[in-house]
Amino acid sequence: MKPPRKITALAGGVGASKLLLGLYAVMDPRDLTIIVNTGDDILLHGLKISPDLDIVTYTLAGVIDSAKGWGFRDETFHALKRLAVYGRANWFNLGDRDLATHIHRTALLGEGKSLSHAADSIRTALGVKSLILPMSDDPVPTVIESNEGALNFQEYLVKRRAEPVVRDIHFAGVDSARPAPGVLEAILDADRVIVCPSNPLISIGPILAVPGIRERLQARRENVFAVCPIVGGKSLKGPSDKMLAQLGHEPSALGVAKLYAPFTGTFIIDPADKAQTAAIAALGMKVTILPTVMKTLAHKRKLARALLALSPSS
Ligand code: FO1
Repeated sequence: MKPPRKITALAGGVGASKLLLGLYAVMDPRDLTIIVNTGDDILLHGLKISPDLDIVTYTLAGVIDSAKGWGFRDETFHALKRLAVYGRANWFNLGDRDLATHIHRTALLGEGKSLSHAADSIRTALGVKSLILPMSDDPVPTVIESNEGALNFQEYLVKRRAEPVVRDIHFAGVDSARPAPGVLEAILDADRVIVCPSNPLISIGPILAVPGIRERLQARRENVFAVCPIVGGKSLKGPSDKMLAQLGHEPSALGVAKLYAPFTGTFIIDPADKAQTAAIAALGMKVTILPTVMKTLAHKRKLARALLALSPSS
């Protein structure tokens, strides 16, 4: 098999960034295109915040606070404290350095530029060589319908610490949203599409919901490789397991496999979930077992290398 050169990854934030860092290290980063969820975006203090775009960009730029998985390393929060003095909400921790990113993005949008343009401006300024594309330039905020009513995704996750019971999830405005420039081409032109280990419902789900994206993946199904974000029934990161269960899905590798089977040729599970291999294969996907828990850079590189070395499903 000729090794795949052009890779397109679908990504949320913290979970995805671990694998992306591995890919970035083991391949020519200029051959990597990353399509990022923007359902997590929020307007705060008049600023457009795009957490997943920033998490991916900061990670690949080597400036991320790797303990938290978001924001800048060695960050300070003086501006946030001043905002609180003025009675402004401070439940979302916007650091001083991070604020510059949001001011720059918001200024560009105010000048009539697109979110893609802003994302590209930020990633080139930070020296990231891979293309980072928002899934759409149109706002598609994730709304969590919960026992406490409708919540913006960040309100649910950060302000309410994922405590409300999730009854439904929708992506406001998605039916009329268009994929950002280059997104569909990146899926069609890639030698391999990798679905990163992100929350299937609120990180990969919004990307799939943008009209045209799911269909393009289905058309390339044998070249789509998805890394399962659930290991041993637990999320690698965040509340995926809890959300899956609350919405009636099995919180397991098999539960995620059922969601991904229509557009995925190869499903990658951790050795901890080996017992589910036959049930997942019965969904019509090739199943590959690889260690997916990435604690060190060596683990990230190892998984990335292994993913690039796999043969397509048929
Ligand atoms: N996550 C938190 O748990 N608490 C925060 O205060 C917080 C602030 C924040 C600021 C900028 C940013 O880009 C991300 C931030 N995150 C924070 C992470 C974010 O809420 C989520 O992890 C992602 O949206 C999910 O990928």
